[in-house]
Amino acid sequence: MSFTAKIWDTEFPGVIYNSSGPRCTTLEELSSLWDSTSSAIMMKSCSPEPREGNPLPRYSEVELGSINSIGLANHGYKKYIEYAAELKKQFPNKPIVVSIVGFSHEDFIMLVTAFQNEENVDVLEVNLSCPNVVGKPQIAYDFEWSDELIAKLFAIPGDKPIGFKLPPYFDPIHTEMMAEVLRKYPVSFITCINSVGNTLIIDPETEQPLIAPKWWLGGLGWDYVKPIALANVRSFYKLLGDKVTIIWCGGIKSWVDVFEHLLAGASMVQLGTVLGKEGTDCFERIEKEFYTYMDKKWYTDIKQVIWKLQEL
Ligand code: RRO
Repeated sequence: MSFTAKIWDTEFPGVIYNSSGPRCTTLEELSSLWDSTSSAIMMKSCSPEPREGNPLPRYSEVELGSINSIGLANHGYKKYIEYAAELKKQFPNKPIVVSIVGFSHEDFIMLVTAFQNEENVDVLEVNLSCPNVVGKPQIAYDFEWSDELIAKLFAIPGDKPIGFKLPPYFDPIHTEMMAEVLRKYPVSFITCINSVGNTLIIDPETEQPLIAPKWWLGGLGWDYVKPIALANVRSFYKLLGDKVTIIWCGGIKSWVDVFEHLLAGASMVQLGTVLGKEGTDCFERIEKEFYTYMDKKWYTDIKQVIWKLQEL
């Protein structure tokens, strides 16, 4: 069986790893990802300076998913350079993926330059879709601003693959506009989707919202968002073909979710809420379930499944 993946020259030992979300902010959390069967170590989105993030409560789970407004709490990019060095020393064989967020073109340029020069980092995911910083709209909903930014990032010398974490799009014209931008550059992957931003969940018992920041609005994940993620994966594959690897994020809790997203066009998947709920054992559980199902169907390579959704 061949269930591995590649982003340019970086080999991933499997197709399932963590999203830049829960349990990947501290060195201890990142080390525990190595101890798991996650196929990479993805770090929490980092900004130029450390950030405390938003006031508590800022994360909550309900039956159908999670809502968060963490507000980009992170230790600042310099710490993640130190963490990458430490992790590579201990665990040389697992790709290290950094997630980068800035508040201006200059911030992004500085961060991409820093990580392009960082030998212990393998892949750069540029987050264009954080929904939770007060007063900062999700970048990838502004196509012109994104286009100018992406042009600048690809002008920076360096040979590490760069991809973009995108927000959910809800209208085909917007997916087409973003695909038009991405086609112009050597984008190696896109991650679809970030949480569905600015949603409200109310607890009918307490008659209160579940989270405090940003007038109680936060990013929605898991069961609620899976059909939105599926549609975004499928639409982008239709528009970009296999030139850009599509990584699915948003709504996985079992093998069936992985299988459906491969059918829709994803080549790799990231686990977020399920990792927060279950801990790092979720990688092995979901991987085993998925391999068992592939075996049952006599598939020996994930390429037999990617973009193979049957027409009606
Ligand atoms: O930290 C967050 O609040 C956060 C980020 Br950076 C993101 O990209 N997506 C999300 O749901 N939360």
